[in-house]
Amino acid sequence: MIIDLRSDTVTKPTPEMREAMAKAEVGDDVYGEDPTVNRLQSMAAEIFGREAALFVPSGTMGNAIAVKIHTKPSQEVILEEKCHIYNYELAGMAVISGVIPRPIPGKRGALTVEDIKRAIRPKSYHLAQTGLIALENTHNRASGAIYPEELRKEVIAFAKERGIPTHLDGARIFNAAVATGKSVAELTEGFDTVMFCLSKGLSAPVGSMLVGSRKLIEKARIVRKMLGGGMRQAGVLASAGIVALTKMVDRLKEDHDNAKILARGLAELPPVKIDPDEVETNIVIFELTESAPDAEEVVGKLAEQGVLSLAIGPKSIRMVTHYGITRDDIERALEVIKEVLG
Ligand code: TLP
Repeated sequence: MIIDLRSDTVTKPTPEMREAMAKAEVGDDVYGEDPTVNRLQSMAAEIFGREAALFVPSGTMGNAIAVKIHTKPSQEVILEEKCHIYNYELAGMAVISGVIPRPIPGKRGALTVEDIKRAIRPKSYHLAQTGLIALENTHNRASGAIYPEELRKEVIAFAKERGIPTHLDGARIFNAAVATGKSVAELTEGFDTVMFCLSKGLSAPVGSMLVGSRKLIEKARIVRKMLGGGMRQAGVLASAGIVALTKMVDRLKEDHDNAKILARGLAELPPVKIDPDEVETNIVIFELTESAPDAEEVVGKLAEQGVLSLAIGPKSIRMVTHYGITRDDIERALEVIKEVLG
């Protein structure tokens, strides 16, 4: 049996999703005529307390569209240096929007107003001007860290005062909501746009959403078409998204509990460096000590025994809990890790 801890993107649709997909009412969504897509979009807008929402094929496309609708060519985007948009989206902002990233080191993935203030260039004929501030919650490379609410409020207030648009890569915002007991509307309040994924912890097979004002989402719809993301009878996919939003949110707690157990077990192993208190949601990242083998080698040996993980640095490994992982899987994975690390 394979225990796949590489990502929560590996989740498969639930039986209820399969049933909903088979029965989904569909139409041509490029004409805005797919009733199931329209229902999912209204639902997402309502949950996030926004005017409108757009169903997009992936989180990467949702972020790319957001950058495009907020910026003008030759501007720059302030973001945290380990964020997904900067590291894992193939320089999409440069290609699609003609803007450059302005990566700033953060603390556990979070930027303060001071960090951002320092990065804003003075008005000048020579200097790229800030077109957007883009944050990430939860933060993937910061072990699923939740963006501190106080900082979010301060950053949003500052951005509004300066007239700079804000976007949230909220791929895993529902994990933050479940972990904090706050609603996604509250945690994302003030961002001009928010992208969130249906296809990660929420287990839908495909799709993400971009939410915002009606005006911004109308613009986003045009950019989505330009990028080739205008889908036709997409209700088949959106129906799984509706199940994701209505049935799969509360169970994320199970993933967080499993991640905590995994982190605590790892912390007991001498070749591992990890602070289990820093694991707030479903992502566990740990470092191997200098004398331990490299991450690639460890990941290879774990895979031979059916435990899949990701090497994300020379000594760094990521494991993610999700719908396909049980408490027993975690116990088994810990046994295998113990064996491999001697
Ligand atoms: N993240 C994937 C990989 O691309 C690294 C993963 O396995 O975690 N924002 C964040 C914070 C993400 O973690 C991801 C996917 C995305 C955006 C992009 O979503 P997709 O894969 O739907 O394009």
